[in-house]
Amino acid sequence: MPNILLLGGTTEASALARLLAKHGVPATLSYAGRTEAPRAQPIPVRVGGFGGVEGLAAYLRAARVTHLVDATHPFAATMSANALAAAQLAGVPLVALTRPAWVPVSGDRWTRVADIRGAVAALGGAPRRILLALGRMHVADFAAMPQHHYVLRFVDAPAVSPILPHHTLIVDRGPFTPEGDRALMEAHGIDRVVCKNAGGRGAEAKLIAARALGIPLLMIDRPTLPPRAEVTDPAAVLEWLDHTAVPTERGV
Ligand code: 3Y8
Ligand code: NAP
Repeated sequence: MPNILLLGGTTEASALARLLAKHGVPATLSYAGRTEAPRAQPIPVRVGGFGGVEGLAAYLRAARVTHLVDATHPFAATMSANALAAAQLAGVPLVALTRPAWVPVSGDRWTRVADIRGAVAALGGAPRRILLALGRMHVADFAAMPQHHYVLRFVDAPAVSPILPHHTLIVDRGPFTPEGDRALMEAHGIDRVVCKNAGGRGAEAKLIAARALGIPLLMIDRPTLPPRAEVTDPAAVLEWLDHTAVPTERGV
């Protein structure tokens, strides 16, 4: 009998959870616990870190997980690297459910940067009004460029006010809509957007809105991940499960 551990936190992970529930496949979705009220799921949920590679390998063994699906965000590089290592340690097959990186289309005014530091460096010069659509974890890096007015969007209200001297804080969770993001950019007079190359549709709205308004966008490239089996469609995970035998009990 299969027993899936699904590392979640993305639109695709939630879509797969619905599919697994529909097919009655025993599965648990795992959140890190970064948000106050993560989306309810149709399968059992666990919340919190595992305690690194060893902790996850121990969890896989103790919970008799037969298949590990890494459906975390492309920027959750530590989790993805740990998942691969723990799966190998525990002898559990792993597949990643990810989404293709966005590529610029006509009308886009992208400047690509390698990482958050590159984005900060690219924001030198005259004061601008910047939509910093990166969530909460990287805001402090932009204190190096205090001349700008930043419009921030967090999932939850922060305990302390962000340290950027000029900022507007919006508390909202996605998925977002192009209409909503366009209205936001117009209302705040945005003249730059900064975002991660998350891919997928749940965060794409700001790209579409920036394109429509002709606003330049700083696109942060994804961290490189170790090679692993990858699919980009939740249904492909079901096929993978069918073709990946449940590891037999290792003889003792
Ligand atoms: C805790 C689970 C679902 C999944 C929804 C997707 C879409 C909406 C867009 C913007 C960009 C950002 C951020 C974003 C999006 C989806 C998806 C996605 C970007 C939740 C969720 C968790 C998180 C964690 C959170 C991070 C933050 C990043 C906000 C739930 C809502 C900016 C990434 O406050 C914090 O500490 C937030 C941290 C990691 C990145 C950061 O650096 O702040 N996601 N987001 C997951 C866990 O605990 O394991 O609460 O329901 C999930 C989603 N966020 O099922 O509907 O599929 O990507 N999430 C980015 O792309 O740049 C917002 O504002 O335009
Ligand atoms: P990360 O930096 O790669 O991981 C840091 C640590 O958080 C991991 O080592 C692990 O702790 C714990 N962790 C991460 N994801 C987990 C999960 N799904 N279940 C249990 N523990 C998890 O991760 P992150 O970038 O902070 O992402 C955290 C969560 O937010 C993930 O679910 C991710 O899919 C989601 N998310 C992230 C982004 C983003 O921009 N990074 C965007 C959207 C959604 P231990 O070492 O203790 O096991």
